[in-house]
Amino acid sequence: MIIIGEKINGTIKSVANAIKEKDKAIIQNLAVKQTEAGAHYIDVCAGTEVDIEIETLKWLIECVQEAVDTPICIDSPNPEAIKAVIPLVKKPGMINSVSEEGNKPDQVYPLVRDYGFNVICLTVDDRGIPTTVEPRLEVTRSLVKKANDYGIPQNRLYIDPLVSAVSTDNTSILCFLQTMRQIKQEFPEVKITSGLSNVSFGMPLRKLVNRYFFCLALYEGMDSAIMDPLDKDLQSALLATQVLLGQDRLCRKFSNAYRKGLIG
Ligand code: THG
Repeated sequence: MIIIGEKINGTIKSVANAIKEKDKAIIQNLAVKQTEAGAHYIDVCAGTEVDIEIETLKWLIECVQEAVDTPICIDSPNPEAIKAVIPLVKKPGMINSVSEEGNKPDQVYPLVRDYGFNVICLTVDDRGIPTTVEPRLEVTRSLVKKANDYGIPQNRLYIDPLVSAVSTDNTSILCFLQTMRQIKQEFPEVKITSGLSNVSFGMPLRKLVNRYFFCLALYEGMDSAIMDPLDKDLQSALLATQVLLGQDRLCRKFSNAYRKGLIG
């Protein structure tokens, strides 16, 4: 499971404050803690203010790189911002994201190729976010083909089918799981990732719902998640599910995590 730590995000109030106050220590602490908890990438997202997005991302990336060696996941809907900050990133990380909106593939894929990054591909186009299987597959096929045209191998693509809220669409997860199954059948090399929290919008006990979604997605072979690695209940669910799925021989990872107090 490739964990993308989501906690350095300007839409979170405490992080927005740290950005405003230029409080390096708060950002660096989040980078260290997420790394210690097993994050493979540290997502950095400036939040909403477009005019200062580039300068905010630059500052966040510098903060993180001073504190940890963990690869960075540049989280921005704006290809210009990604292009401006990617030269600062010291080792190949992840671009979050490309989609079929406008000419994004032609803006983002050259960066993926030239800098040797991985990339999250959202199954969105100018028609909006699909909620059924077929349009998600269409966008996936197109994004995989264009990546190939740029010489980017399939194993560097992380498809994010964008889960919808199950409170407004009760087939949300069934469609997500079916989409994942079909993508893996057609493109065995591409990886699947997802945020875990969209599924529970509009519900109480959101974290509980997110955890059970995670277990179902793990059973279906989801490769990666954009998640809070410091959430002990979520980590417990992950490690227990990996044991149950035969992915943790002799329960070694589970036992070690328990001894270190990471789960429980
Ligand atoms: N797919 C991709 N990228 C993504 C998402 C996705 N990036 C952003 C987001 N979704 C994942 N990141 C976060 C970051 C923080 C929180 C959730 C997702 C979070 N939210 C709390 C909540 O919703 O209750 C609290 C927010 C707050 O404290 O203000 O912590 O799906 N590719």
